[in-house]
Amino acid sequence: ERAKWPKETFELWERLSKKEANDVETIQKSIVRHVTTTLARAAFNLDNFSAYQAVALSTRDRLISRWNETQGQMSRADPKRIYYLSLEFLLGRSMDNALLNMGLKETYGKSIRQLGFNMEDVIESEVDAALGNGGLGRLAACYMDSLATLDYPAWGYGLRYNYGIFQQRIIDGYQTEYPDYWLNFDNPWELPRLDISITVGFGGHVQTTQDEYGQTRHNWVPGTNVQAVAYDVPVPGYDTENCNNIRLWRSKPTKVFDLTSFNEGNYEKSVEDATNAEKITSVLYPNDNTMAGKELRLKQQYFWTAASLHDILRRFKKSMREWSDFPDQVAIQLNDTHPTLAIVELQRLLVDQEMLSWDDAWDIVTKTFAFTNHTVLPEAMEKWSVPMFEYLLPRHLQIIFDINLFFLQKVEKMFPNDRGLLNRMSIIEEAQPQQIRMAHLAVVGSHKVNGVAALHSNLIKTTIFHDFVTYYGEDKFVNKTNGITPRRWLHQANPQLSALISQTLGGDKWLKDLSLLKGLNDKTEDAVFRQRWAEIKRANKVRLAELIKTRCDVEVSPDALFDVQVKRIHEYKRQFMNILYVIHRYRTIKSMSAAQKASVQPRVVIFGGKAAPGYYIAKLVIKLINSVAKVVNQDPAVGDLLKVVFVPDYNVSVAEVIVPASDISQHISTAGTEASGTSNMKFVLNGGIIIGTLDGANIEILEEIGEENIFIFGCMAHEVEDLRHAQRYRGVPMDPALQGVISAIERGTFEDPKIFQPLISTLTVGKDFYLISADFASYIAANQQVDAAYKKQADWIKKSIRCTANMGKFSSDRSVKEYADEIWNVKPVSVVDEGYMAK
Ligand code: NTF
Repeated sequence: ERAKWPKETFELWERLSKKEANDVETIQKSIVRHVTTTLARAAFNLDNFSAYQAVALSTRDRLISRWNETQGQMSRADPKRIYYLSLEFLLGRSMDNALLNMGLKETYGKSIRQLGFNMEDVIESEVDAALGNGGLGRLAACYMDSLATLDYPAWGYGLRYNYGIFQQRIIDGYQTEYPDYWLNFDNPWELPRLDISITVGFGGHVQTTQDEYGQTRHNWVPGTNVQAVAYDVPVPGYDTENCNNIRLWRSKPTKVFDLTSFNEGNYEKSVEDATNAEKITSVLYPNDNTMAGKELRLKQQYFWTAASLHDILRRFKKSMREWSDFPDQVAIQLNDTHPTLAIVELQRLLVDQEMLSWDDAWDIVTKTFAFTNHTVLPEAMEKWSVPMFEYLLPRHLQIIFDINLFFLQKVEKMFPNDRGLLNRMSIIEEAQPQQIRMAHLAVVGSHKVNGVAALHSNLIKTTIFHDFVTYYGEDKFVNKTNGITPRRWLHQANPQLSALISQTLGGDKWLKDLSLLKGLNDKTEDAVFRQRWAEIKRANKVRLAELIKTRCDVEVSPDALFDVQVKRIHEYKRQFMNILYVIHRYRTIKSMSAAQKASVQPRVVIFGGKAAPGYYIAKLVIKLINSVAKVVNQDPAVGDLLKVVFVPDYNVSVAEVIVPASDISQHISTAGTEASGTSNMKFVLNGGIIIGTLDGANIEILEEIGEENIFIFGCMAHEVEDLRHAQRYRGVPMDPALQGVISAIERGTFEDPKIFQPLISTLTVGKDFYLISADFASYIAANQQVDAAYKKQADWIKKSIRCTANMGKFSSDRSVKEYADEIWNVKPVSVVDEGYMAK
């Protein structure tokens, strides 16, 4: 139809669809227009939140222009694309990030100042998009930022949960959970695509027929259908026109009315079905590093992978290529085992619907997928019970059994007569009932498997995937050390330090090439520079002290050493060991004379993090921290020498205040348990120093910044097994200092000791699985070294500068480049004002 338009109509469209300019007046006009028309409010008497909404809508207009341009150009260029499948995208706030990445923050700041508002207050009005639990979800968000910044043709696929990770409040020292209904006010950072709606089936049965060539064909007839509706979240790159997309699916009932129920007059039943459909994307499961095993979670996983694959296939089919070209056009990265069903779904679509042979289909599947493992903890390994699975996905179960059969036949051929090996490697665990091991399925269906830090990638080769390395060979198993985006975690979170760095290095190129930070190494001997560096840290500590005052009602001195441990609460992360040391420190101070006290380094110990709602021991750790805080903070014998705070509801935007303000941060997991950690990178990038174990990415951070600039303690990963054995069978006694701490708790120094008995029991000799006692003495020693080092302020600042200067490796830009070159084989495509250009 449009081809018939007269020339003038085309020209009119072209003229009118020119982008809005980015000068102060145009921006102010757009803000006021959104206030008066979109929000339908008077142009005066606005509160900060309404101002935020209007500024967000104006920013959104600019985002959408870029998004449209990028997506149009990508359709025309049709390069190989990377699809990042993640059940979690922990994006946090969007406005500040969007303005900075588009280079519009200053102009917007000026625009709204003249309109009577302050940028900081407006930014603070935004609620976090908290669609993730912790490290895994935030990693996905950092990777999306880097992919956009480096001009990779990348899309994320996830779920649009109505409820993000719960809000945490502390009541009587205990964690209580409140629903995070983040969509209460309209979400300006998404574009609802109600036209993009995909049918996803569940249940039903499989029809088996013979085709005209005598081949058996399978046709899955689902019992119920739901709709997946697309919501697109634009992801602008930094200093590029490129704007990528995260497509989040929302579940809706199918429009087709349930006729059976209707005819039976069962109106309630049909409404109930509709409600059940909407439930699928209702809530994010709040478990980090543990598996809940709920049926609804499996439904989420299939709903999401089926909708995403359908979308990917539809896009591929537009190009009229052969199926064998699929892996040259499409790379799919599986963020943990959560999206592993995508492997099965693609095999099903190719065999049952596109009529490819099993082998041709499987060849395409395994060339398309790659899998990232994020943990070795046994309780986190995803397994699904076969009966439940069969009821929800009968055809997929058949395919999994076939994949397993063909796989085990090949293993058997290479290693004949080894039943033990077949049992260990099988995708099906022979338990009662049988279980599907999703990690095995992910390995078998992928061409590359990666861990997230060097130690972790080696560990998975010798433990959970050892047999698979023997079978496939070493090359399939690679390392991709995690990274973080310097745009959010330095430029945005620490604007003063970012400005000082740009001023020192003569520009902001370092934000796209973080190795340039090395230039700061020359500045350690410059006293004026060190002074500036120290002032900025102090200003950040003042800001955090204000947050602590508002949220915890505790006054802390910014001159004390700020000691931070913020992350999910988990036994393996050992917040328990940290608070036990705090008690030790408290007892030591209490036993001192006034003269001795004068030489104590004052400390503020800051905790934050959520415990999974069903994780009883982790929740008791929170209670203990708060009980200790209550006693210590009120003890006049201690005063400012020691303060303890638990910052409630730790999330991305709280992290943006805490990270730049730490002197010391704690990354103290039992060696071999933390796959990587990513907050360790954020703290060090901001000139914070680590006290930590030789675990995860701490090891590589040490290698980059040098052992003089990090406080390492505790046993090494290869010693863990022997230590556990020694403690279990040779009755190694508890560390004496730890014994003293436990006795103090048991005497009732911090509330009724009965409360903490289950926690103390985890330390019983022979049962201390996370080796708190074994590491306690070296932990105390490392803390003493921290105190001594902090007293030499000039040297401390030098360490701090060297930390920042040598963190270039940990940019997520480096990580995604490695994925692109070594796993995905995708190239950047730059977006230009018109047309496209392959780099
Ligand atoms: C987490 N894993 C690990 O526990 C962290 O060490 C790591 O930094 C992040 O992944 C990102 O790689 C998980 O959340 C999961 F799901 F695997 F348990």
